Amino acid sequence: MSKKIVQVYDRPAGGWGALKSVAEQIFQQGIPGKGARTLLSANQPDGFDCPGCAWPDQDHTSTFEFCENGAKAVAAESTARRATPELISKHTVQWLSEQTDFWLEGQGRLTQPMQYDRATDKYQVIEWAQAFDLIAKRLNALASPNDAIFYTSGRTSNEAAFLYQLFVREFGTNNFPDCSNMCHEPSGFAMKAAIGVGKGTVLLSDFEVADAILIFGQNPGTNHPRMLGELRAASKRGASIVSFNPLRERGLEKFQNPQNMVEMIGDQSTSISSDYFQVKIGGDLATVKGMIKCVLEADLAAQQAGKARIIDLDFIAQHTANFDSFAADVMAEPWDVVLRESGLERAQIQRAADIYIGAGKVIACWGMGITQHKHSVATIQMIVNLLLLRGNIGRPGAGPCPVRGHSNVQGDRTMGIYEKPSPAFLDRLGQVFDFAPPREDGYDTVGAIQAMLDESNKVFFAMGGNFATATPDTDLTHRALQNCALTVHVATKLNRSHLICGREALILPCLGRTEIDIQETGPQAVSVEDSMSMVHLSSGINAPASSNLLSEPMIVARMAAATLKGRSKTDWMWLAADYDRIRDKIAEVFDDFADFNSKVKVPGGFHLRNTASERNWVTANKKANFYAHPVPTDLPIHQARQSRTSPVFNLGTMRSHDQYNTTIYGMNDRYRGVFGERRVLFINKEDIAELGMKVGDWVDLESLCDDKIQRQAKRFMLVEYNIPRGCLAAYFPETNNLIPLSSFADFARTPTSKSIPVVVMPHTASQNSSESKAVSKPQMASDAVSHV
Ligand SMILES: Nc1nc2c(c(=O)[nH]1)N[C@H]1C(S)=C(S)[C@@H](COP(=O)(O)OP(=O)(O)OC[C@H]3O[C@@H](n4cnc5c(=O)[nH]c(N)nc54)[C@H](O)[C@@H]3O)O[C@H]1N2
Ligand SMILES: Nc1nc2c(c(=O)[nH]1)N[C@H]1C(S)=C(S)[C@@H](COP(=O)(O)OP(=O)(O)OC[C@H]3O[C@@H](n4cnc5c(=O)[nH]c(N)nc54)[C@H](O)[C@@H]3O)O[C@H]1N2
Ligand SMILES: [Mo]
Repeated sequence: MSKKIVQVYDRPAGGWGALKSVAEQIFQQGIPGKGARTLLSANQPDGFDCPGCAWPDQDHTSTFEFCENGAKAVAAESTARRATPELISKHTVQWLSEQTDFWLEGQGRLTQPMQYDRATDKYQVIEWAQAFDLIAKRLNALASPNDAIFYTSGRTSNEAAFLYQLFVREFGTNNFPDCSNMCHEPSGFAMKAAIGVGKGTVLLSDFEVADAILIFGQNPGTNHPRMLGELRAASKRGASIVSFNPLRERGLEKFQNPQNMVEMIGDQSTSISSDYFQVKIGGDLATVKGMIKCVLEADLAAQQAGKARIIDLDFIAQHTANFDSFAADVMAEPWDVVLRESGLERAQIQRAADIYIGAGKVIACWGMGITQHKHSVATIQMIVNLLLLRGNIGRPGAGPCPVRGHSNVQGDRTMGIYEKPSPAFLDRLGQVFDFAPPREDGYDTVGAIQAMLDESNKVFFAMGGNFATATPDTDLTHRALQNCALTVHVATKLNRSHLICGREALILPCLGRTEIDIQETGPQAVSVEDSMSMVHLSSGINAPASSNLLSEPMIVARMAAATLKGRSKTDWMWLAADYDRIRDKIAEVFDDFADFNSKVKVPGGFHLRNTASERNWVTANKKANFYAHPVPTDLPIHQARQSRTSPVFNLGTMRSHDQYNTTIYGMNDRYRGVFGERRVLFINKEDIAELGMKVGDWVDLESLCDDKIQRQAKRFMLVEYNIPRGCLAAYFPETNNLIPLSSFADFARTPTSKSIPVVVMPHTASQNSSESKAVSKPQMASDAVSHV
């Protein structure tokens, strides 16, 4: 091997490395020339919305904002490569499923609808009309509409999502598992109860005036690179940026802005975090509760000294409920519990609290490091408590900012992709379309997998995404999908979900966001909502990858027309012929979308009303609520440690720099100094010694859960990393088989992908199911070096 797998990366995030990486990606996708033009049209007022992440754009009108990972996402969609029917039908599904996810993705764009033939174990071409007839037939043969399950991934546009939820509800079910269930579900749940809205309250302009920005459990250098632009500007004007993360993440430390010629040519960079606290995995609730203890102590001292109060008494009195009982609970929480569970020193928590107290306006951001735990809802409510103490919600420069993942995951929820719809929404939908919507709650992601396991012969339909790979308990989930009568995937690229077939299976190829979408009335635009509730249009500029692709709205319309023939009063084909008509219907159903068509055509789009940002609390008691939560000391990790004498680790699964969720663009994780290998395990130096192992050793992981099912993931290379003792990190989805289906967040049911109790064992070769479905094939590293 010529290149070392583990190398020290001491450069800032961004910089020339980012430009080089994009150039490589454009080359790999075979699109020089055309690639550049496509990239320049991302996030422009008359271009398409970047399918990368949900971070907003400056006005959606500013000059091109360079983003390495956005560029990779665009390049992946506009690839010159094609997964042709010849290629797919040449191989058995068995053979295809032995290839890595990287290989599957690398075959390029899907071009034709394909149907699985069980007799030959091969996919073969099917005409669109026949595909819709088959779906209609199988759906209508079900004993109950609730035997059908409709998954959504977060790239689906508002127009497609709206039609999709309408079709599914006219068909008769609320079975809408979606990627949100695995992502920011706890944010929505926690904030709805606390402040009456499940979305963030801040805008980009708030980042320009905040005095302090707290970042919990997020890796923006990789997952929201454009956020580094806001953080860089905030850092330059002297705002405090405080990161809470078990791992030292380069993007949270230093950034070289590829758009800034002075920084690039002079090889300068900007420091991002002013303070960096390496909490233990799952230690954020304890940390924030400790900070609140410090704030309350400082407030008491100020009161006794006759000085100005630290907490905002007026705000608390006028706008909130439960403060007294909450404060009493905080003061009763012992410091030793706070320190043990956070993994921080008392002085560090005091320092974080002092920054909070010293800042007039504070924004708190968070990502998957907060949401994917058993106690995620409680942690988020603790962050909201911290903000409420000093009135840091509903004024400029302050507020909660859950940073969403998929580019339209927030919009899909707004459009009604939700398994627990409100009665008011269903009433209105029923009135506008003249039908009786189903009232029973549907399945979320975990519930859907369980239901498919419990009962065979269901129909599973996926609007995008990669359900088989993104979900927990891989072996079990695969069995669940194989237990179905029919599995259908609307997709742009081949992925593993297409190879985990029900008795019958279909792949339906669709247009991507970068492509021109022409319907009967001419070219169409779709709309999306970003993480800060800005809604704007997106129109593709590339010729479609194949002339036989349908748009997602058209796929829904044709499926609905076929399935609901003679039953539906909705004119599906008329709606899909002109997306303005869909938008008019959206405006009829949602008050916030009044005049949708005219508002969305203004460059930059419009902002959806957020009641909490107006200090209008749409909660049961019309107040913002403080919630008391104990620092948890009886989580699965605590239980697992009690039952064992040998070391039990808490494993967090995360993204590398070269992946988009289950899509693997490349094998490097540049900022963490890992090259050419994904089967790595980040671990503290002292833990390696305690295990009696050394850097570069290959190990197997087994997760601990009291359900007696053995869950393993095999062959990971030990990489020494700056991470607290007892904590491990590895990439998703190689580790998904370790997450028990029964392990999810309280209330929100989000799989606990960031806290899995595991034991580490020397690697032994054996034919393990999750290894044989290798996402990335293992290789031996004889020349690994340590890396901190
Ligand atoms: N390029 C690219 N962009 C993406 C994606 C992608 O895969 N690739 N995915 C998109 C999606 S859907 C999402 S949801 C977002 C995800 O974006 P992020 O939220 O950044 O996701 P992760 O990489 O899973 O993990 C985030 C961080 O959590 C830290 N962490 C782990 N456990 C803990 C903990 O207990 N406490 C704290 N404080 N930190 C912890 C990890 O060290 C890591 O730095 O990005 C979106 N954007
Ligand atoms: N262990 C672990 N598991 C996790 C996570 C974790 O941190 N750790 N994160 C979770 C999170 S936050 C999320 S959001 C989920 C993601 O779960 P999903 O959203 O289901 O997965 P993706 O990998 O984003 O989906 C990729 C596929 O989408 C298809 N696709 C791409 N663009 C389009 C399009 O425009 N239209 C259609 N129809 N299809 C398209 C392509 O075929 C591609 O293969 O994974 C979750 N799983
Ligand atoms: Mo996500």
